[in-house]
This record gives sequence, structure tokens and C-alpha cells, in this order.
Amino acid sequence: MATNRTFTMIKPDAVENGHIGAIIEKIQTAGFKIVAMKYTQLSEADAKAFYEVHKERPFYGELVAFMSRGPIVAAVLEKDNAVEDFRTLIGATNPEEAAEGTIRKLFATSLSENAVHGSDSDENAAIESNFHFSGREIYA
Ligand code: IDP
Repeated sequence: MATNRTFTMIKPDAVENGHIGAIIEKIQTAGFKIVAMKYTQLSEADAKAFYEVHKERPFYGELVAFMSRGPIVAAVLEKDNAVEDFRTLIGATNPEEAAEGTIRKLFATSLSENAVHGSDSDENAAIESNFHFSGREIYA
């Protein structure tokens, strides 16, 4: 996995609220190339594994239930400085603290139901991409 890639999910809240198209448009307008994408749903076990790093946090159960309650869109994105630039595009974890114009400011409903995921490091981008996609599902 090159360091110019990041991994994202459009979370169940944003899918339920009909924001898939608007979020993908924001992502592409910001200069990210979509190199892999799928509409899928995490099982409870998937969500537990994906967020295992948070398993000691008080919100882990709520997060697992939320992330597995409905479909998501998973994608791998390519751009120079992808991880950092995508974190800027989505905004702070808490939408109340997210900058104007960011995806979370526009589409998130709460701290937990915050519309999108974005990897926080190149290492995690690779791990998270491999969680959802095989090599032959990524088209550079
Ligand atoms: P990030 O998604 O901005 O990197 P993390 O701290 O890694 O934020 O948290 C992962 C996800 O867990 C968040 O995107 C959000 O959905 C959820 N979350 C984080 N903090 C809380 C909290 O205090 N209460 C409920 N859910 C939370």
C-alpha cells in the first residue's frame, strides 16, 4: 500500500440519511481518486474487529452496534498526502467542533454518528483497506 492512499467508510447514519452521493461528490471535488469502492454491511464481529483498538473505551459497545446496524460504503482513496488531507476534509470527530464545510459538519448528526471514517495513519490506512478489499479489488 502506497502512502498516498487512505481508507474511508460512509457510515450507516449517512447512508440512512441519503448522503452517499453528496459525500462522494465532496471527496472527488477535493481531488481524491477512488481506487476501490463497495456497498456492504459490517457484521457485529466485523465492527468489533475493525474498532478493536477502542475496545477498552466506554463507547465501544455503542460504536459496534452503530457501525453494524446498516449498510456502509467502503472505499480506498488516492491523493498526495491522502491521510492528512482526508482528515482535514472530514473535520473533527465531534461535528460540533468540525470546521465549516467539512463532511462531518455538513452531514454528521452526533459525536458517535459522525457520517464518515478516515484512517489516522498510513499504517492504519493499509490495515483498514486490507480489511475490506483484496488486492484485485483495488484499481489504481
Ligand atoms: P475518528 O473517527 O475521528 O478517528 P476516534 O477517536 O478514532 O475518532 O473514534 C472512532 C469513532 O468512535 C468516531 O468516529 C465516533 O464514531 C466514535 N466515537 C468517538 N468518541 C466517541 C464518544 O465519546 N462517544 C461515542 N462515540 C464516539
